[in-house]
Amino acid sequence: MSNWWKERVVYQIYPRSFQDSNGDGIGDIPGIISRLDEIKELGAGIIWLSPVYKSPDVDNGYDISDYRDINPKFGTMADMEQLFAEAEKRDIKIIMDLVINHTSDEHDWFQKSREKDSPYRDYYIWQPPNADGKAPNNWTSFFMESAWEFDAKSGEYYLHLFHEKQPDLNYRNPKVIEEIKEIMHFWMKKGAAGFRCDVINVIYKSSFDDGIHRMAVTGREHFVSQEGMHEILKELRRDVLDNYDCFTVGESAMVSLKDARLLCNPERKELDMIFYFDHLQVDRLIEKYIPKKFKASKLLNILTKWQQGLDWNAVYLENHDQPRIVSHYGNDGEFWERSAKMLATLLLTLKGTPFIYQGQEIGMTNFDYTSISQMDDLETLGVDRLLRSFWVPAFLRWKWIMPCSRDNARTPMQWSDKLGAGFTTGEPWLGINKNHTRVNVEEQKSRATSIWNFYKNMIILRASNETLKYGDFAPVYSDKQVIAYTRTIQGDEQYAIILNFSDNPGATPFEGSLIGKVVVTNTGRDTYDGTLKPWEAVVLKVW
Ligand code: ISL
Ligand code: CA
Repeated sequence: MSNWWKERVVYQIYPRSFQDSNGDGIGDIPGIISRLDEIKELGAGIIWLSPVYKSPDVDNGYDISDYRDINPKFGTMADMEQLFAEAEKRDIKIIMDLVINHTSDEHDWFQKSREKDSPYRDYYIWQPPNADGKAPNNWTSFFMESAWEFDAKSGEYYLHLFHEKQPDLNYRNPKVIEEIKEIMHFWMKKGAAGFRCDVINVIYKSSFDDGIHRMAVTGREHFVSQEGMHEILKELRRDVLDNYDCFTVGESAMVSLKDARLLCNPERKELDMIFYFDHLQVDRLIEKYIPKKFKASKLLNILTKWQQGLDWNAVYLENHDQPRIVSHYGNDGEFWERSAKMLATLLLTLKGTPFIYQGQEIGMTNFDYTSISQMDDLETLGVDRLLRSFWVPAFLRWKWIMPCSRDNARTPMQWSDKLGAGFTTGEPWLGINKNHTRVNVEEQKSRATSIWNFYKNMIILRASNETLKYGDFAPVYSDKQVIAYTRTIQGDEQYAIILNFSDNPGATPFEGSLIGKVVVTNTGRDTYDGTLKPWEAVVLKVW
């Protein structure tokens, strides 16, 4: 089977913030259909659709109450079928978000599971209280609370690595695995081209012993990347995925390169690629909420580790859980446009399948909210609660949380400068950034030098360039603000990519692989002499 998923660029849609079609302020499936032509025009060939399933929406759809039904806020199954059909007409494939570590507590399985003698009891992870009547162990969730919730109905605790309304499924129960296989077949038959597998490397819990005490996610050594997970992924691959022409990308929290190599080794037949977080945490202490100084050389070290460590990467700089990259590693003020293009150059010249998150192609920035009361994200609210318990003062909590909150990426898509940003004619579910009057698709499509057109051109360049797609990656130079790397097909072609992550001019040695003919810049220069303007990106054809 072909490797179409290595050739194409993926566009991630976060449905509730993409396009509203009926004025209720919530993006929906008919809205997505109405924008397929724009996605095509940009040059993306695959859509990753964040969850559209039936859900109480405690974690914005990552809490599923029926895997075979559509959230009425987003439309109907008929709308979904139409989306598959309309996408196919345009040769766009769709991958679904497979959220199977947990379900919603409102899922029928969980409701039945609360009866002690139900055949569904073992679908979830139930444990009696410990000797003091407290939670079975000291594990804490990704949302910063105990990972156990007491259920009065059956007198036991259940495990939830995320919100208490997201109980973890029990992957030691073969019946659960069979159910998941059926769900996967269901969506593959509807027309899916594969899956993005949510937090896939924590599905198997190998013991329930206390974990080493940590600020967050205590207990992780008992459930991150355990052997049991590999076995399950092989089974899903063999019994479901191998029957279709499709691919999977697994989101992997706290994953090591060693485990990642096991997960994506084509011969082991588990996943095709994974999302890791390392490269987005260069300027973060302890996971992500405490800032530290950005160093370009550190970024290049991390990129090198993963680019050379895996045969094929999932390359991304944004998603619905991350701040906007132009606000994070770029400059969203004076050098907004130039730095957004520099980051586009990075994304589209690394080795792997590139993922663009909605709005990234126009350089959307972090939100402009002024207080925590405007926020929706569970993780943000959890971190705020945790910091408050350590008596961190309000101004400092806001200062730390603001640049990292997951809501930064979740503000509605900015299609136009109109009221509602062309996203909705009603009251949007989450505040629209006021800069939509300046930063929007309509304006950028009409201007040849815009960020949108830069993305479009870079996608065209990558599509027709074997070296940029498949060439080996090698680091060439870095300092605190500049990185340079090459992509090479031996005996054929070499490109050098030189990027400046600073408001200050930069420089590289002017020798070896750093001399060549300019093929891309974000400043309009036509020769390279070893000096860089602020936030400049240069792609050279070396030979
Ligand atoms: O957001 C994170 C890092 O900033 C993670 O801690 C994140 O919660 C983790 O990567 C898991 O994310 C996925 O599963 C969650 C859901 O809330 C996220 O939106 C989803 O991408 C639970 O399903
Ligand atoms: Ca709507």
